[in-house]
Amino acid sequence: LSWKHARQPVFLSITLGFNGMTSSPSSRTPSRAESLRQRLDRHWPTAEALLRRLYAGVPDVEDWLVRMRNVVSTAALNRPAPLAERDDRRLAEPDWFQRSNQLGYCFYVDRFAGTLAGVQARLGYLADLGVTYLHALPLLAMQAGDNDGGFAVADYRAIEPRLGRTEDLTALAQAAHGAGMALCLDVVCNHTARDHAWAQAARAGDPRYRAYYHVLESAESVAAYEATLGQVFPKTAPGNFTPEPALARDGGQAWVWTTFYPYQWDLNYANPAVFQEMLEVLLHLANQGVDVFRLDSTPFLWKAPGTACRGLPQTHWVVRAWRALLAIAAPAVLLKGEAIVDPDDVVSFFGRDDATGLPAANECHLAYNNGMMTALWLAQATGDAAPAHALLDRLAVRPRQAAWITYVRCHDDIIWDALAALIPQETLHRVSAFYAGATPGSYALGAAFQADGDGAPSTNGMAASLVGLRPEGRPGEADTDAALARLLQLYQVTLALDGLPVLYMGDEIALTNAPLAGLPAGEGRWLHRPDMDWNRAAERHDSATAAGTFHTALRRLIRVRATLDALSGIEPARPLAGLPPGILGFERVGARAVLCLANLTGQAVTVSLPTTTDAWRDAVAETAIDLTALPLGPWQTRWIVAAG
Ligand code: OTU
Repeated sequence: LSWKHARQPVFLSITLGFNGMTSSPSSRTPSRAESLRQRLDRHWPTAEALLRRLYAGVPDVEDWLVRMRNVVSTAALNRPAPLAERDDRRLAEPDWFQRSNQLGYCFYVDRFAGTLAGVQARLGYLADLGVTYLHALPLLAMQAGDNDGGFAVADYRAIEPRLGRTEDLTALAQAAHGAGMALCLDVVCNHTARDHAWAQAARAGDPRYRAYYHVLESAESVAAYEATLGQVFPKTAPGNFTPEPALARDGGQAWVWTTFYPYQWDLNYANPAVFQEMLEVLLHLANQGVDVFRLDSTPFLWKAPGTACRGLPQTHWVVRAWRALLAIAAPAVLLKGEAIVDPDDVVSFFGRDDATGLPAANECHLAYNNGMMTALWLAQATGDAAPAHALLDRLAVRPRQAAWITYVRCHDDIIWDALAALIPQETLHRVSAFYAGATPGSYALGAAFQADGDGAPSTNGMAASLVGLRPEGRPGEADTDAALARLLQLYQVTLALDGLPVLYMGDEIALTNAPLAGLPAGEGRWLHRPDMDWNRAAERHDSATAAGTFHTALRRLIRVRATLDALSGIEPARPLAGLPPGILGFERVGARAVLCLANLTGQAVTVSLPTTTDAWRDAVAETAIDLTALPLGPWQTRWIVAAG
């Protein structure tokens, strides 16, 4: 078996498969086959070595490896011509996602625009803002009823019917590509819905599908695992296992591993069939035009007794094997790791060199800079920039070909405990209470969410509410202006960090919390998953409104950012030394360096930086600046460049 054997059926599907396909297969294919051969030569040995390491003991592993090679080769030859050409263009500029003209936008399809076709109709709105990267939260067929916002997938091969059909996804991908945008989708790879056909078959007693999951058969083995596991949703989904009598054998008992909700069954990646299934899901979606996969809950993929089952070496090998195989079949497709863990551990999701153990870009191209996001919120609450400065130093170890996803808010809670290794528990608790509006003098309008054990409860709420904006607030009111300044600061700092910034839906119009009425009980994250307010968006050019003031200022920042080469994300942001405690400062090096200085406090300050050049300019306000005596108003941020 080799790629050659895939030829006949592959040609057929290339000819029939894709609207934009114009060239005849016979004229194109020789060069595509040749470039496939080159990619196999280059990436198959990596994939094979990782798969052998993962699945050495599995019977018939040799046959299975041949099948894997065939699976990716077939997908490569089936890749629609416009996507293969897109791969070639992307590979010619491999740092495209690190450029300062890139901006992401993250949304739930239904909340933003009802359906996939609705999203397509809003591409103009997004393009006007400067968006170049769409992250649509889960949109594959989901379990009916509770489904964790679609993170309980019932069928990876179908679109959720409420949102559209497969044709709508390919149409959206094509329209996005035409508008200069990339499309990112979640692949919920750690678990399936209890209603997924695999889980149904397992419950019906099919041993093949039972082996897709982790089934435990005694209370002792459950307790032994629990002893070293953490909990993600300790209040709404305590424990990591769910009794499932249908899985019991011979009159015994059975529990299924459910790290998240009881209806989210963790997949068993020690079973190569599971690895293969998810690989085929990735290949299938890649050939629909998806450019980036957000690998949901990446740290949890592999389990081993006596560990926390987060970020085990095998987890990294699984992701690295997917990357190598995608590099064969869909070479410009990117992987985005979702690991909300200690900042030092997040870096490991970019990859490591096996020989040296040093960071290397062989795993996820993108990973969430959760640490910096959390540290910025913490800094505004405490007026202390030190943790953010410390993080900038730690995070500078990022491999240069990989990039952070930088962000102010996302669809999840802000998890203070992710900073537990850096920040005292007492501070984390205080900040958590501050954002719940529960400390004296707090302006925040958020809510506390569940905590694991003695940890600090995490925080829910839209960014605009967390900075204290009331839904009816108008510019000119002192508290509204202060709230908008804080929100703009969070975005201005984030847009200057190294990485691909992703805006969360509604933040561009300073959208506040969802109405409390109708929120699902117990799941406070819906507080920050409101419907897009298109009436408010219609005010986005009206400076008499909070939405208009904020949108105008943010849009300007996005445009200025695109012109500043140093804000492209190759080199990390470096903290500036010698600043007062309430001032965050960092430098982005480049032919023309950019300094970012942010006053995290409500008091005006004058800072003085030693400088050899005397001509400096505020790149946004376009005014001259004296760096030796620079006034910064409350929550003011400046991007500073050398003049001339
Ligand atoms: C992710 O988040 C998603 O972003 C959530 O929306 C889902 O509910 C969840 O997975 C289950 O699919 O704990 O609080 O280290 O922190 O996977 C959010 C990664 C989460 C986890 C992360 C998870």
